Amino acid sequence: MTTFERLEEKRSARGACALALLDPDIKNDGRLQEMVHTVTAADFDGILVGGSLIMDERFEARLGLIKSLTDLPLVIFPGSSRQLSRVADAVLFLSLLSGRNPQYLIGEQVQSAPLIHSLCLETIPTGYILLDGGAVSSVQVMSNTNPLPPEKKDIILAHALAGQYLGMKLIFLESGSGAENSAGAGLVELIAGALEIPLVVGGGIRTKDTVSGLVQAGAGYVVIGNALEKTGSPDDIAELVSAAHHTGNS
Ligand code: 1GP
Repeated sequence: MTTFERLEEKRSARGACALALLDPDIKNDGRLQEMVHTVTAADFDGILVGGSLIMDERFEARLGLIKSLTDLPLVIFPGSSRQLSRVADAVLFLSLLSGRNPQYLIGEQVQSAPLIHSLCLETIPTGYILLDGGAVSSVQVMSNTNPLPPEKKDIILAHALAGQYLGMKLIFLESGSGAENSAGAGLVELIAGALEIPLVVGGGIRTKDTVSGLVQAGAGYVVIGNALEKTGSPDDIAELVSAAHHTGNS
């Protein structure tokens, strides 16, 4: 079974999945072990690893540590084509559809494809759509692209459908890490209702009510990063995850 099939099986069983985002950067050295324990105890369905920028050469070593501590699917969510490793189970093969910067539409993908091939790493083609979450995001800065305004629902829908018709397996609505506003339930309902592929929603998700609202609106996967990294006690995090599982239509 592929990693994508494993995640989809969990999504079918639980209605929706909660994915933890761990940034394997130097700033989290010394905390990764505790974070993985929180992830496991909270009953997350999978772990995304990646960051906009890794400030040293220990990306792969940190992935190895995470892998040694958990059996959960470990999927790279790459900030660039440099973030690849055979330690992971799969990589989100992202195309930043909301932007018009060819480097992030196809350039990074061409750079990484031969390495992915030689690593025999599973790819999960993902249409990545950056929304304005009320703060300038790292993705916006690093990709030199503009986020889509969340009120332009028809334009966002057009991008999501284009991703589906290009053959993406997932559409990821991203409001940026630490966003003031996560994607709204109304927008998620519109997009998820039109798509035949699962919708991933991330950026600024901090409360169980937000998780419930997004899952009720049709999100198949919710991504939780900052809440796990900075603010949440293990109990608070477990509540977020439980809101995804208990709201989903299993
Ligand atoms: C960012 O969607 C993720 O790429 C997670 O966002 O850190 O705000 O949870 P947060």
